[in-house]
Amino acid sequence: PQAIYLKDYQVPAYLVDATTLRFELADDQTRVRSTLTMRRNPDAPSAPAPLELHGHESLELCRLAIDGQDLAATDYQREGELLSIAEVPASFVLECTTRIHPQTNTALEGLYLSGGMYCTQCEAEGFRRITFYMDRPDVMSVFTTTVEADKARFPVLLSNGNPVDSGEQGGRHWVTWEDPFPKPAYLFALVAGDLQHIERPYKTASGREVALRIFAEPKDLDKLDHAMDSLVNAMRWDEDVYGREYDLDIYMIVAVDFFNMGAMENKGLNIFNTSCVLASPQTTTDAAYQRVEGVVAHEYFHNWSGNRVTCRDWFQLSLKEGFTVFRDAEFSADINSRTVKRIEDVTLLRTAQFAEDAGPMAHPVRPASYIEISNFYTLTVYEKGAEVVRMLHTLLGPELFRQGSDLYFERHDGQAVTTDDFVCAMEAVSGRDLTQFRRWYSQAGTPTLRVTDDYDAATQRYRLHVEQLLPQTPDKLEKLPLHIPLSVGLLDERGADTELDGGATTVVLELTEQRQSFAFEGIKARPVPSLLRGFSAPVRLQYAYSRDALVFLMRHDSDGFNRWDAGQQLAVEIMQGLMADYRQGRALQLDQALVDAYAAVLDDETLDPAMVAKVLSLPSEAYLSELSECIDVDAIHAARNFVRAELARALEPALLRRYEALAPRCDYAPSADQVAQRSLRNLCLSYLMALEAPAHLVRARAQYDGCDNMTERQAALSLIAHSGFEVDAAAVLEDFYQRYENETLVVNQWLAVQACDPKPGALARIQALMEHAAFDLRNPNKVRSLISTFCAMNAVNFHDASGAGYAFLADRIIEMNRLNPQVASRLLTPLTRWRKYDEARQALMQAQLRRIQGSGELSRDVYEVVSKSLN
Ligand code: BAL
Ligand code: ZN
Repeated sequence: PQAIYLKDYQVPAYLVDATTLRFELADDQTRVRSTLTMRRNPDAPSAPAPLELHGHESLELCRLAIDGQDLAATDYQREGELLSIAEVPASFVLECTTRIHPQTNTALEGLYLSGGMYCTQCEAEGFRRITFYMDRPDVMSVFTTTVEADKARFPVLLSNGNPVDSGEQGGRHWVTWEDPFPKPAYLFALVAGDLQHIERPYKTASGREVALRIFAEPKDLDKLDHAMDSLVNAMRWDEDVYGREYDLDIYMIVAVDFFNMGAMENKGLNIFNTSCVLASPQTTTDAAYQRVEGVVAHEYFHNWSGNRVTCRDWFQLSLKEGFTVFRDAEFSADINSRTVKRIEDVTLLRTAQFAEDAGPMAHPVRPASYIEISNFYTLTVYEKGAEVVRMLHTLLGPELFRQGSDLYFERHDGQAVTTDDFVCAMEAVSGRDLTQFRRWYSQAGTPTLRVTDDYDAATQRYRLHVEQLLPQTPDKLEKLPLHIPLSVGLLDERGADTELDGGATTVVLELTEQRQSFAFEGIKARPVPSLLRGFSAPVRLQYAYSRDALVFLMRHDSDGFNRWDAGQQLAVEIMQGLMADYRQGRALQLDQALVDAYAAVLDDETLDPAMVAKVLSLPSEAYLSELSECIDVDAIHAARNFVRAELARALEPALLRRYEALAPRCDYAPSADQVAQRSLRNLCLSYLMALEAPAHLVRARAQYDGCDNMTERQAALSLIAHSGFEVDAAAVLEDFYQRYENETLVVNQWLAVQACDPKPGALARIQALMEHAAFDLRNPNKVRSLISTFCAMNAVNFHDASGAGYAFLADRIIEMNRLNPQVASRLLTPLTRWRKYDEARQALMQAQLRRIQGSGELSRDVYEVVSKSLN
C-alpha cells in the first residue's frame, strides 16, 4: 500500500452539482443507480484532466453512461480503487449502476446490515463501497435519494434531508429524500428497518419548527428519553453559546447495534452506536448516561463544525473533530461539574494520548501523510486537537474566541477548508500573529515543560524559569519551540492566592522560546506555585514539588483541577517509590502523608462528593505505565494494590461512615448531585472491598441486590467478581447474566467486568467467554468489551511473561483483519507499545507483530500499524 501526502493535495478536476441516488434493497443484493450532474472545476489547472472516480474493489459495475451514452469497458480504466475516464465533456451527466452485497459486508463501512436493518457508515471513505463517486470531502453536492424495499420488513426508509415523495407497489415501497445542503459523500446516510421512534418538537431561537426523532428497535423505545433531553439541551446551548441554529425541518438519530465508532454526524440523519444513545436507569451506568449526553451533543454540534463547514481533505480532520470535541466538552462542563469534566478529559489525554504521542503511530494533529485514513481517527486528532482549540480560547479569551468562531462560520459556510483557515479567522478578530502557534498542528509529540524557580526576599521578586523540551518522533522532523499558554497562580503561606497582574489571581504566561523566565514583583514571601492551572496546555510538567508542597496544594489551591492533580502527583510519587521497593524485595510501607491527606479530603463535607471521589481515586495502572520508562506491570499492580489496601485499613471507619451516609434516599436520576453521591459511595465501597473482609462482602452484596439502578449494581458486581471470594463472585456473575440476558449492552458490561478481572487465569476465562452465546466477533461492541478490555485493562494477565496474551491477541487480529479491518487495526494498539517493556516481553510482542505481518493479505489498516510499529 502507498502513503498519501498532504503536500500532494490538488483541487478536484471536476465538481458534482447534483447527485440522485436510487437504492433497490433486496435479500441477496442491492442495486444502486446514481445520476451525477458534473462539470469541470473552474479552479482546476486549465488542461482537461481525466475524470477519476473512487470505487471499492467489491463494487460490481453494471452500467456507466455519459449524457445517456453507455460506455464500453474499453472507455474507462479500473485500477485498485480508481476508475478513470480519459476524456469527458466540460459539463455532463454521469449515470452509474452498481450491485453491492450489504448482507456479507462485515467491515461495517458503506451499506451493511446491523441485526435486521440496513444502515450506512460513509466517513471517511465508505461511500466508494456503494457506488463510483468523487469520494473526497472537497466535492460537495446536493443529494436526492430514493430508497426502495420490502414494506413489511422495512417499514421505515430514511435518508438525509426531508422526505418529498413516496409510494408503494406489490409489497414494496419507496421514499424519496431531498437534502438541500451541499455535502460531501462522507455525510450521506441511509437507514431501512423495522424501527419505532420518539418525537419532540423544537423551536429554534429564530422561531423555526424542527421535528426531533430518535429511532430504535421497538424493544429499546423506552431508552431514548435521555438522548432526546440531551439533544434539546445541546441545540439550545449551541444557540446561546455559539449563535448556531439547526437548519433542516427534521433531525433524526438512529440507534444501531453493529457500529465501528461511537456515532456519525450524517446530515440530518445521525447514526449512533446503541452504546451512545440508549439509556435507562436499570441498564445504564452514570458514566454511560454522561457519554450519551456528550456524544449526542458532539454529533449535533457537527452540523456546523463539520457539515456546514467541512474539511478540504482528510489531513484536516481535526478541523472538525478537535473543534467539536472542544465544543462538546464545554457543553458538558456547563451542564455538569466543570472541574470533574476537565479531570476526566485530562486523565484520558495524559494516559492514552500521551502514550500515542510517544509511540510508533505518533502524528501531528494535522498528519502529513497516511496509508489508511481510518487509522487517524485518533486521540491526537480528537483530544489533542481539542486542546489546541482550547489553547486558542485561553490565549484570545472567550469574547474574541466567539468572534473568531462567528467569522470562521461566516467566511466558510458551505465550504471545505483547512485548519489554517480556522486559525486565520482567530488571527483576524484578535489582531494576533499565530504563526508560531500553528506549530501545534504540524509537530507531533508531547512537549515537556521543565520549571524551576527562585525567590529573592530583598527585592521581593519571584521568578519562574521554564524550558520546553520537544521529543523526537518517528517523522524525525526538527522540532521548533511552541507557543504555549501556561496558567499560573501563586499561593502565599496561608494558601491564599496572591494578587498578580491587575488583581488577577491566575495569569497566563505565554511561552514562545525554548527557555524563558518570568518575574513577579512585590511577592512578600516565597510562594508555592500552582502551575498549569486547568491544564492550560497538553504538556508534561516537571517541577520539583516537595511532598509537603503537594499536600499544601491539595488543601488550598483555588484551582480545582490543580488540587486534584497535586493529589495525583503525590500518589504517583509514593507509588513509584513502592514499585522500586517491590522490585528490590524490600518491605512495603505507606507514607503517612498520603493517609493524612486522603483522610482530610474524605472528612471534608464541604467539598463536592464528585471531587472527593476524584481526589481519592488512585492514578490508574495505565497512567503509571505511561509514566514509566520501562513498564513493570507486576510492580505497578502490587504497589497500587498495596496502597489501596493500606488506605482502606487506615481510613476504614471514615469510609464506612461516608458510605452509609450516602445511601440513596430517592429514586434514581442522572442528575449531577446524584451522580456525585453515587460516585463517592462506590469509591468508598471499592476501598472497603480491598480489605477482603466478609462484612464488606455482605455490604457489597446488599448493594447489588437492593439497588434500583445499574450504576450501583455494576459497581458492586465488579467488586465482588474481582474479589477473592470466589463462590460469591461466580454467583453474582451468574445472577447478573440471568437478569440481563436480553439486554445486549448490559451483557457487554458483563463481558467487560470479566475481561478486566486481575485474578490469575484470565486468559482461559476470556477464551471460554468467546464461545459463549453472548459473544459475537462480528459485533465491534462485543470485541471491545471482551478483547480490548482484557488487553488494555488487565495488564498483569495480558502481559503474562509466557506471552500467551500476545499470541491470543495476534490470533484475534488475524481473524478480524479479514472481517473488519478498522476494528482489527484498533486491536493492535497494545502490541504497538512493545518498546516500553522489558527485553523478553519486547521479543515476544515483536514476534507476534511479525506473525501478523506474515499472515497473508493484510488490509491497509492493519498493514500500516504493523509496519510502522516494527520500523
Ligand atoms: N465523524 C466521526 C464520528 C465523530 O467524530 O463524530
Ligand atoms: Zn466528531
